[in-house]
Amino acid sequence: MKKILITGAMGQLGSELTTILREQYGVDNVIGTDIRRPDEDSPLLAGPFEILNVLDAQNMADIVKKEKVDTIIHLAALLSATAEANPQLAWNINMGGLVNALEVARENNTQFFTPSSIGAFGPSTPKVATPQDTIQRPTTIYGVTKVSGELLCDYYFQKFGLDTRGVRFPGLIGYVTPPGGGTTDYAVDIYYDALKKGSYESYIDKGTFMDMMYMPDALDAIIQLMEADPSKLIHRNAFNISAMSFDPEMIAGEIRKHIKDFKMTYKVDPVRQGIADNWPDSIDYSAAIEEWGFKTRYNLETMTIDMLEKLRVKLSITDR
Ligand code: AKB
Repeated sequence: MKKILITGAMGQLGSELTTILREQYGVDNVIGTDIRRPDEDSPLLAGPFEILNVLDAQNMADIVKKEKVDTIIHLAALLSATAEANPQLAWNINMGGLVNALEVARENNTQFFTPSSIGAFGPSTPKVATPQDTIQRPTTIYGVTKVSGELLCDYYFQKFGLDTRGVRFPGLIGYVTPPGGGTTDYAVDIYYDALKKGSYESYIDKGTFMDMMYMPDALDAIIQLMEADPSKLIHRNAFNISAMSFDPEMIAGEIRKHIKDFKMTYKVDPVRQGIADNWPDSIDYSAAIEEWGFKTRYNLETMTIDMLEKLRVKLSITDR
């Protein structure tokens, strides 16, 4: 990775990835792109930034050529709950954007990363220790686009020799940019509400386990995988990865260690609960460990300490 283009740079993952890649690969070597321009005080504007609608293949190709990009990190996509509310739009953006990005990558022979998700699994997938290679029959449009995307990336690798790589991200938890439209977002919202209100009303029911990961580990994983020796990669699109699996009661309990009177109530959202019920409880990520040395630094306990510390500063909260 020498000259990197990121789509969806204003999103939860993209905003932090752009910053960390600029630190590691040089500010001028990481071009952030998104469908609109960030606020003038956004750190994204500390380096090159272009407005790019991923459905505009010509503009994408022009930027890649102009900037002599050698790596495309394609993040622009709708998340699971938003996608379920508008399946046609989700197909158009998630698949249309991916097809364009893969074609531009092929024409310019770049390295390519795009994330898949635990959403690529479905009700007939083994729920516990979900294997790397297993049944993938998701029942959400998000899952359909993720499985199709995995297959398409593998196809570009096999057919055209394009260096495509990907991971199946679990829920990502971070304090910089809030997520939007996902099923796992509750695990971010809970920290904000715990500090602001001392309570949280969860739309995911107790006893619902999902895989999760703290943002610094997710960023490391992308860099580790993209820098991995290709001859060691048996899989490509996409690797199971995870750092922890918990239900709402467990994260609430962890928060209560720091905010004693934190209260948790439930008002279950049938749509997001339905999505979560069809995802794994915990996935097996041994292939990622074996093939490219995947490792994490944070568990629920250490992530909670860091999240609360960072959010207290961000939200200027001193009384909780
Ligand atoms: C979502 O909840 O949609 C995402 C994901 C797990 O892919 N966070």
